[in-house]
Amino acid sequence: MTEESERARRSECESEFESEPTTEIDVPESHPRYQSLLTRHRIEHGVEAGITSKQGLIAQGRGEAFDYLLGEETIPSADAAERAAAAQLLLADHPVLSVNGNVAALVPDELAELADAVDAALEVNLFNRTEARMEAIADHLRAHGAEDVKGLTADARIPGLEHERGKVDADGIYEADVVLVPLEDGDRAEALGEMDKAEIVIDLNPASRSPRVASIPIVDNVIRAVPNITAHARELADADSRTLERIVDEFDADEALEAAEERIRSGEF
Ligand code: PTJ
Repeated sequence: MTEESERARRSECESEFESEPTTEIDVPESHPRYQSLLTRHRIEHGVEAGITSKQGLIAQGRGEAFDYLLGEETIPSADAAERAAAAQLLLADHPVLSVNGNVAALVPDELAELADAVDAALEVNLFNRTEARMEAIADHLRAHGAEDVKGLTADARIPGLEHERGKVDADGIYEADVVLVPLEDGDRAEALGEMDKAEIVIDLNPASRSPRVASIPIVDNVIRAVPNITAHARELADADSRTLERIVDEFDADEALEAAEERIRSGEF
C-alpha cells in the first residue's frame, strides 16, 4: 500500500471515528463488563484510524489485568492523587498534558475538558513517533474540542533521549513546569523528571518505573482518572494558592504507591 492510499484509508476510518459517538458499543451499560468492552472498542478503533499503535493494544491488555486486580474502581489513594494532580495543575504557570496514541483513542473529550479546566495545552508526544500518527492524533483531538494542540513543531529535545522519542515543542513540554503524562514509558518519564518538572503520571501498574519517578503517581485507569482530575479542578477553581499548595504538600507519593500495591495483592477475584 502506498503512503497516499494508507493516508486515505486512515482518513476514512478517522472520519467514521469522529462521526460516531465514542461511547457507542452494542452492549447495554448494565453489562458487568461494559467499561472494559467500551475501552477495548475505543482502542481497536484507534488502531484502525491510525491513532493508536499496535503496541498500544498490548499495553491496554497489561493495564486491564492490573485494573481487574484493583477492582476496576478508583481507590481512595488514587482519588487523593487525582485531587493533588488537580491542585498541582492549577498552581502551574505552564501546564502541559502529554497525549499518546492510547489516551487519544480512550479519552479525547475528557482531555479537552481537563485542558480547559486547568488552562493547559495538549501536546502529542509519541513513543513510536511517525508524522502520520502525529497529524492523525492532533486532528482527532481538535475534532473533539481541543483548542491548543502542540507537538508537531518538535523544535526542542528532551535531554538524554534518542532522536525521535525525545522530540518536543519548545513552547510546550520543553518549557512546561508541570506535565501530565498518562501511560508513559519509563525512560521518558525519568528523563522528564530530570528536567526538573513536576510530573504527574497515570499508570495502572504501581511497579512501573514511570509512576515510581513521578511526583504525583496516579494508579488508576485513564478513563476514570482524567475526568476525576477535572472534577477536582472544577471544585478547587476558587481555592487560593496556599490551599492548593497544602493539598500538593500533603500528598505522599510513596504511600499512594504502597496503597495501590496492597489493594492489588489483597484484592478479591
Ligand atoms: O502511542 P505511543 O507510540 O506513544 O505508544 C504508547 C504505548 C502505551 C504503547 C507505549 O508508551 C508503551 O509501550 O507503553 P508501556 O511501556 O507498555 O506502558 C504502558 C503502561 O500503561 C503499562 O504499565 C500499563 O499497565 C499502563 N496502562 C495501560 N492501559 C492503561 C494503563 N494505565 C492507565 N489506564 C489505562 N487504560
